[in-house]
Amino acid sequence: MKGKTALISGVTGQDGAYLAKLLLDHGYRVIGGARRSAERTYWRLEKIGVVDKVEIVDFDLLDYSNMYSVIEKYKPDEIYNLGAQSFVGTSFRQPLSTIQTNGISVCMLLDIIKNFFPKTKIYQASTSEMFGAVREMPQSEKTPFNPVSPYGCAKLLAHNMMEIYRDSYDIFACCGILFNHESALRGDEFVTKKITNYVRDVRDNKVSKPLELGNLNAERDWGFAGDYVKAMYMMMQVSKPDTYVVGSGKKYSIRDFVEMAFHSIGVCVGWEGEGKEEIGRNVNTGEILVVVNEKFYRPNEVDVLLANPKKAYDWLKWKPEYDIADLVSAMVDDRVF
Ligand code: NAP
Ligand code: F7E
Repeated sequence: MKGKTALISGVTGQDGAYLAKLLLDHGYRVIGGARRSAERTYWRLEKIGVVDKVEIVDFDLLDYSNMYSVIEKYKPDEIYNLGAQSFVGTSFRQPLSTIQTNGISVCMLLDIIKNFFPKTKIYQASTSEMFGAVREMPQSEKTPFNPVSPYGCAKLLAHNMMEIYRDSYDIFACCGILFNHESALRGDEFVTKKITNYVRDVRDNKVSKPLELGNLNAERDWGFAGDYVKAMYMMMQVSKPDTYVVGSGKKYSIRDFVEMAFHSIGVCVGWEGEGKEEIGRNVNTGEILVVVNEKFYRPNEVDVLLANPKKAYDWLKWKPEYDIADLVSAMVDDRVF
């Protein structure tokens, strides 16, 4: 029997690498969509060991004709739309391109599927950032959305269009509302990677100045990317397309995450001061390890996110395998698992 073909947009990103590996392990032919750049890098696909197995093609979410040609050529059974401008902070500085890349692109993809390839299944990388200034704790599929960033707003446009096309045209359109998920393959600007890179340098005696962070009070529900791509795959295998919240159901502040990361190398952090004056010291040596820099604050902040993943647990039988301690230690060690 012929194996399935999947097209992954954003295959050069964190989730693209984990999902490519998962699908290859399931016997798929994996077409990896990547946009053109002067120096395209496959370091994540290399690090996870699949760079020679994924068929990389030019696939730019801003270009309808390019997307149409790739889908027409490979006729994928499943499309996983992971490509995005994924950094919330940047979305405040580049709102229009974020809306194009994260929102309008999905309208184009849905139009291609509806008109030309109606049997192709599509997964959309929706996000907890759409809950924004949260209207309910914890957040489930029924929680009203209230985005507070251009990123969240663009993703909500895509999310709404997915549900509209699912309901109106019978398209197999799945949305995973994923909460923050991390790994050693995370981009360096995200807070978990920034913290764990720094802690590794402290362990290896490579730092000369404190780590600068923004809002230490924000709380997030963090999980491991390898677990979360399994949920994407599972949603696409059940008989009915739907929307699922995917998260751990536990939340920690940025300050907690700093403490956990230092704890993994045997350093205890104590805090002094408040808000933008707060600092974190090594309680044994008195050395200043963390300072707050206003530069890393956002014009508007999502204060807290906490998943209610009951639907994914009950209907997909999905559960995360790894907890935050596994995640923190792997990231500090720069270990891919
Ligand atoms: P990531 O590491 O930033 O990867 C994003 C990918 O999108 C990269 O491969 C990037 O390519 C690609 N991309 C950007 N603009 C593009 C364009 N115009 N055309 C084609 N590709 C483009 O993000 P991630 O953490 O893997 O996240 C995957 C998806 O899940 C994203 O849609 C993100 O918004 C969403 N999401 C992530 C989380 C999370 O916590 N990680 C949570 C919820 C939802 P380059 O390599 O060329 O930049
Ligand atoms: O920030 C605070 C920051 O950039 C987390 C993306 O994958 O998850 C991610 O978006 C929190 C925020 O992730 C720094 O203000 C403090 O409250 O790691 P982050 P994010 O904004 O939650 C969602 C679900 C996605 O969909 C996105 O694609 O940490 N924070 N100090 C900081 N954040 C950063 N980046 N850098 C700091 O220095």
